[in-house]
Amino acid sequence: KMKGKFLFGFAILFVIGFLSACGTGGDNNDDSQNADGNGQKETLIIGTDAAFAPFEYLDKGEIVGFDVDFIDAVMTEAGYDYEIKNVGWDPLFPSVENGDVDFGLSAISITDDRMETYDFSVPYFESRLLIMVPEGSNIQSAEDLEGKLVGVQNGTTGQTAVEKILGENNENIKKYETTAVAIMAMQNGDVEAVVTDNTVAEEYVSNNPNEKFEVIEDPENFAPEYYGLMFKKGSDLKAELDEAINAVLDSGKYAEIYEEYFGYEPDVEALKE
Ligand code: LYS
Repeated sequence: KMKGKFLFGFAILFVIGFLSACGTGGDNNDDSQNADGNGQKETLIIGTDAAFAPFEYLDKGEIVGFDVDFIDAVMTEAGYDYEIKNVGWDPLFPSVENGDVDFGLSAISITDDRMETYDFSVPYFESRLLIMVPEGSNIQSAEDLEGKLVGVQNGTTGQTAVEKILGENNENIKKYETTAVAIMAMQNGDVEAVVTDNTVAEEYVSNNPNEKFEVIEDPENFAPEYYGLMFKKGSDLKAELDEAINAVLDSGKYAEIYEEYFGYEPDVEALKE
């Protein structure tokens, strides 16, 4: 009787082993590079601020957007499973630093200042700040922000740019936890302008024509910025994901996602300069 049980147990183990071997059998590309002995891929935790459409935002409770589709392609390329956590913008920075998340993905501009504390991937998106105002506003350039109430998302390049024009401790600079809330403040008349990333402002204005906002470009004051994945300094993931990003840029997959969101082809070469 004992022997029967033993054999039965042995047979079960054998079947399990066989099934799990089959599970990875079809996976003959190098996706298995980040798999453990059972063919189980490692899961990376990605932090974001999902209030920045079209890059990352909530749709029926789900985090969606350009960044999400882009990172899905990158993770597939690198052979990782992943989970995106909506940690919020300000908390994202310490979360990356203390390892609560493996990296940040949040339309994060690569800046000298941030590079003192973090490592960034190769750039994956070009952006520029612009000024969002109610239609007919007398604000027509960055200099015109002088003396106006200006909304920014706290801790963004928008804040830094406005501080450069208005002075660092200017009380007229109103800082909000998300860009979405800054835009709401302009709807309520609490601020007269919002400075944020062009793609976000343009998308908002064209999706909400009845709010009667317009965008003011000022390339003299706002230089191009590049988004990157943000890692803890010294993270091994950087080299690995740079390689995956470059593959996604080169394979045409990036252009496909980009066109889906923006309706025209990206300048992939410009990202590589
Ligand atoms: N790209 C800007 C920055 O890095 C804005 C990002 C805001 C994301 N919620 O500061």
